[in-house]
Amino acid sequence: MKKTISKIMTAKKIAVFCHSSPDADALGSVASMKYALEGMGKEVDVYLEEELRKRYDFLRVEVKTAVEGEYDLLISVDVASSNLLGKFEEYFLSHKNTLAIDHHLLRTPFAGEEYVETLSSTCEILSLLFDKMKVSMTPELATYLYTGLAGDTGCFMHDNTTARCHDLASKFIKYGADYRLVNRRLFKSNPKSRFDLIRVALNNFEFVEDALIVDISQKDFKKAGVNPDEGIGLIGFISTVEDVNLSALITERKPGLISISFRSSEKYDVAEIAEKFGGGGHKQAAGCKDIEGTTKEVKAKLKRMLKNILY
Ligand SMILES: [Mn+2]
Repeated sequence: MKKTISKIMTAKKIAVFCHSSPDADALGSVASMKYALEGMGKEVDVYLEEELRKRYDFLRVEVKTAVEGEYDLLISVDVASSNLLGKFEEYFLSHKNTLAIDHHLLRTPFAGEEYVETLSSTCEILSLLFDKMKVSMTPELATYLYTGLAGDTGCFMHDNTTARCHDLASKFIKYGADYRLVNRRLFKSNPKSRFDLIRVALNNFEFVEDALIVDISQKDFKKAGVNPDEGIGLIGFISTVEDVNLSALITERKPGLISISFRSSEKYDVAEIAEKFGGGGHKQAAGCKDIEGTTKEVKAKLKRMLKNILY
C-alpha cells in the first residue's frame, strides 16, 4: 500500500478509469477517488466510455468520455485486465506512470504499480486506502463507497459478504451514507426494458434435473427491443428458482458470440464448467464469453456436459 500512496501523493494531475459497462463498484470507486483526491488538492478527471446512466445520477461526478490534456498518473479501479478498459486501453498502456487498484481474484496485471487485495469490492479496498491516507469521511464519500460495497455484495447477500462488510456499511451509514437512496437505485429499480427481457427469458426456461438453462439470442433481444447490455444481472433473477441448484444464462451479446453466466448452490462447482468453455470464476458464480456459435449450439453442448455432472 505504501508505494500506492506515494504514487498518489507525488502526482498533481490524475486521471481515473474503470472497466467498460461499469457496475456500481466501478462507478462508486471512480466517484470516491475523484472526491477524495480532489479533497487533497489534486486535479482529477474521471473517464468513462459513455456518460453516466440516470440510475447512477446520485454519484455527483463529472465524467469525460474522450482523453484531453496530460496527466502525471493514470489510475484504474476495479479493472481485472487491460482489455476491459475498452477504448482507453491503448492510452492507459502507453502512459509511463500507471496504477491499478483492484479486488478481482482472477486478473492479468497491466499497470506499472498494482495494489490488489481480494476483498468484497474495490470500494472496500479504497476505504482501507483512504483510512491510511487520513482522508476525512463525509456523507458524500460514505455514500460513494457504500455504493460499491452494496453493489458487489448484492446488498450483502452474495458469498463474498463478510462481517467486515457489515462493519463497513455500519461505519458508512454513521458517516451519513444515503443507503436508502443507493439501495433503491441499485436493487429496487429496473428499467422497463428489463421486464421485456424477463418475459423473453421466461419463455426460454428449460429445466434439466435440478438445473435451469435459459438462452437469449440476438433475435430475442431484438424482438424484445432490448439492448443486450441489459442482460447484465439477469442471472441473479433466474438463479432464485426454488430447488434449482445450477442456473445457466446463455446470451448472444454480439452476433455469433455467446456468453454464459453460471450460478450454483454448494452442490455444484460452476467454475469448473466455465473453464471448459474457456472462462472461469468462483465455485458458485462463474462465466465465460466470446464462444463462437449460436445459443442453441452452446446450449446443446452444455446439456451434454451437464449429463455427467448433475446428480
Ligand atoms: Mn468490483
